Amino acid sequence: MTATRIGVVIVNYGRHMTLETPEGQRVSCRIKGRELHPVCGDEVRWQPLADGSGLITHIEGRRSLLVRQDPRHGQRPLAANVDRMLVMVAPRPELDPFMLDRYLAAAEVLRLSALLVFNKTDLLTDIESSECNRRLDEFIAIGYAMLKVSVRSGEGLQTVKKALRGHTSVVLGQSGAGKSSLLKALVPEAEIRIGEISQATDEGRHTTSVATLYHLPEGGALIDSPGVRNFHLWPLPPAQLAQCFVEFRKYAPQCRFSNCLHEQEPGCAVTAAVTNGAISARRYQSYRSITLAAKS
Ligand SMILES: Nc1nc2c(ncn2[C@@H]2O[C@H](COP(=O)(O)OP(=O)(O)OP(=O)(O)O)[C@@H](O)[C@H]2O)c(=O)[nH]1
Ligand SMILES: [Mg+2]
Ligand SMILES: [Zn+2]
Repeated sequence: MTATRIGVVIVNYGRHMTLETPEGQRVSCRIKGRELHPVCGDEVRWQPLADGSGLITHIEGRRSLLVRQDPRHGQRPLAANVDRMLVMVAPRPELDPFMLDRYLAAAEVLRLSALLVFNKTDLLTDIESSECNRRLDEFIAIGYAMLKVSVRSGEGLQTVKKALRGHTSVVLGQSGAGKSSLLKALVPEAEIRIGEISQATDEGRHTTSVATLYHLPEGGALIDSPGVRNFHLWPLPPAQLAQCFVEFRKYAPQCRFSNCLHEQEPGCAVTAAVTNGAISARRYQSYRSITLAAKS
């Protein structure tokens, strides 16, 4: 009988994976049976096969699982065992704040620490007065931390490295924001594809198609991801979904009903805070659209 070994899935192509052993060896693997669904970041047990490949036989307990919601393919697990989420934004492509809300809600659901990374500061002459910065103010105001970086000029990269040390992180963000460029800057010897933004539409070209884990030279790991638009946030009890909007937490205990979902209930302190401007109406609208999608 062959001894079982351990490894971490670093890239997952459907039923075919690449894992890394604790010694840093890469092994191409298949999966035993139809029940196992390993994903990037999973700690697994595997058996070596005669042809040099491996067979994954077991997935260790997961500390977290990030699941994307794809309009065509439904729910697709993206990454396991991450504890930190980097949300990358940039002046180009144009920031979509509703997408940011969904990322941050997913981070809250999984209790990941979320960090905004404002990339491509080299494109801005006056960062403080940029449109992108104005939109981000709303997220800073509710307590999210933001790092300003330029992968191109190297500005802020040391701070990003410090934030990643000792964590297993995932970087999310619109296609073209510069996620893979960040990975390339942190792990220069890795083969990573970078894609130009389309001149015509100012959008990314979905260059990265699969999540891939990279070990960082200073310790920790970072998972590069495709430009995911949506996360699977349900079946989450509706009351818990409201908790994912961090700025609601302060007001929710003052609602007349303890099970208030902040929709049309009388005596709702959250909608009162929206009316008096203490909670962003745009964020509230985002919350309602997520709860509506959860009900459908
Ligand atoms: N000006 C400038 N351009 C950058 C910077 N970082 C990345 N880019 C450019 O942005 C474009 C997109 O970069 P990628 O790293 O492929 O973006 P991505 O987020 O991985 O995109 P997807 O894989 O499609 O999700 C490329 O043309 C990069 O050269 C930066 O700091 N400044
Ligand atoms: Mg990419
Ligand atoms: Zn309420």
